[in-house]
Amino acid sequence: MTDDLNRAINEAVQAGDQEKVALSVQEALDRGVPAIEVLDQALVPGMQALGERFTQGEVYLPEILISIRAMNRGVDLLRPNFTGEEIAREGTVVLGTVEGDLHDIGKNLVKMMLEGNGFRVVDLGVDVPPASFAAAAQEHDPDIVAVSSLLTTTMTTLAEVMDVLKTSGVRDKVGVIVGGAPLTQEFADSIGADGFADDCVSAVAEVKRLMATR
Ligand code: B1M
Repeated sequence: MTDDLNRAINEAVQAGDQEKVALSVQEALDRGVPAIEVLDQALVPGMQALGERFTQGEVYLPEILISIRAMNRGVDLLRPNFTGEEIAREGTVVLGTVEGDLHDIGKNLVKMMLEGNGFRVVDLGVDVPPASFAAAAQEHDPDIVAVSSLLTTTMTTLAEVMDVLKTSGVRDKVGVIVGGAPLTQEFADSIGADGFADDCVSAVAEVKRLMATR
């Protein structure tokens, strides 16, 4: 993708300009830029840059919410390019954001990337109690349970998810991957998760790695 188009998308996300995001993303697709490149190099960095500005106190929640809508316009345009009938079904992933946590932008990107790579994703949404992950694992017989957490306060609930998967008898049947900004590989290891990914691209690689080793 050209630098000018990349910058236009990135800035439009940060400005919360839905129309400009849609036009620029469509232009990128029309120019033959792969959807993954538009996502990975322009939309996500735009949202991450805004996240940094939020952290620095330069922008506030209303701006964030407006930018989320703008980003979603772009993601909606990309989505059909990730999920073609020609893509083989690779396996099933149960995915959700852990109880107490309402952040879903990153989780939705992980979902989109997995679907784009041929996985069926059972999306449990946000604020998902540990028992619901276990119930969904029993109901859908997934290969992987994937849990997102964006808050340090909800990290401990990830350990509860691991416990409930064990006590409900499904732990040995599924691989478990965790991710989200405050998490680390060390934390994932400490709760006994099988995998960790710090972005939506490596989440797919990590799921594939686990599938290959099971
Ligand atoms: Co919230 N928020 N927020 N927020 N918010 C953060 C996370 C925070 C770091 C901001 C800050 O204070 N600096 C902070 C958490 C601090 C902490 O715990 N250490 C925070 C806080 C405190 C809160 C509230 C408590 C604020 C309040 O009300 N006082 C509140 C909590 C509500 C709740 O969840 N119970 C809250 C609310 C919100 C909004 C509703 C306004 C909105 C969420 C909207 C939504 O998601 N629908 C929001 C947002 C947007 C943010 C920031 C600004 C941006 C998050 C985001 O979407 N990033 C964030 C600040 C920041 O990140 N700098 C912040 C873009 C997204 C693409 O990245 O989500 O990291 P990310 O996802 C990445 C990777 O993490 C990874 O892949 C994704 C893409 O590459 N990934 C996975 C994510 N899940 C994965 C799962 C995997 C693998 C990889 O496998 C399973």
